[in-house]
Amino acid sequence: MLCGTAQADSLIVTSNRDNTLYEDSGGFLSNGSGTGFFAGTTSSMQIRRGLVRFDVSAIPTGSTIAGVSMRLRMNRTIAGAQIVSLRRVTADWGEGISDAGDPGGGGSAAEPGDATWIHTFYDTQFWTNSGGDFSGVVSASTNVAGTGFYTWNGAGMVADVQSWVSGANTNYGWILIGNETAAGTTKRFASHEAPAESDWPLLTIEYTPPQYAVGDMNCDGRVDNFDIDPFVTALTDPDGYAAQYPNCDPLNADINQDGVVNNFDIDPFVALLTGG
Ligand SMILES: [Ca+2]
Ligand SMILES: [Ca+2]
Ligand SMILES: [Ca+2]
Repeated sequence: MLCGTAQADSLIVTSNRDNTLYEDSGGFLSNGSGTGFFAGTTSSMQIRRGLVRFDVSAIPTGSTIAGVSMRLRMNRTIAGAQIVSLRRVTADWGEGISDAGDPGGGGSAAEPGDATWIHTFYDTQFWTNSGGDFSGVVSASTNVAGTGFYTWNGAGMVADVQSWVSGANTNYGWILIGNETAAGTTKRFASHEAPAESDWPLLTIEYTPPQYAVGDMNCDGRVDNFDIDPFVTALTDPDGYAAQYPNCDPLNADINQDGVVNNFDIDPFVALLTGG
């Protein structure tokens, strides 16, 4: 028995981390706190890859993700239109105090905790693969031409965010990969250190929170005798209930829907079980 309404909700957040991987076998370059991050190649065919991460922890576990859209401000390029693709990053990475200034395409000396071409966190932790560890599947692509705002969206990004919210994958954000087959293709995007907050990376997520399943204390989609023990636990030992059923909502024991779980929910629970 499902009660309550499944209402769509949205989360709009700016990035909480962004950086650039500058191709450099020594891993000496980064730009953790610079005002831009880069994707593409330099005129001498040195690769740059952008990293960006958003905190999506405000979305309740069990939510269904319906739509995801990322907006970036591209503010410097010498290249014509180039495809820039997103892939889900599969290892954690950092953002130190390095700042390559303006324009920043050459990077600056990596600082402790910075991601580099070989480091996840300079200078003690490393990617498995130089140039970053990421999914083999492209999540989304966009054709980036002149300066302005660009968006990435679609089913691949929905699947990424769904996996972060459900806990199937840990959220290490996305890597931006530009055209790496020709020289001079780099695009620079405003980071969350850019002077104008309106230029910062912005993620919009549409989602439906988990439905309020009154009485379904073990979260198996049914209300039956198997819910009796967890109901008693939720009533008498909320911490124990949270530990035993981390993905269930203890408020499912609020049978009379007055906002609290207490002894006044016992009779309605019995009635629910017995078909009342
Ligand atoms: Ca940054
Ligand atoms: Ca149940
Ligand atoms: Ca109640």
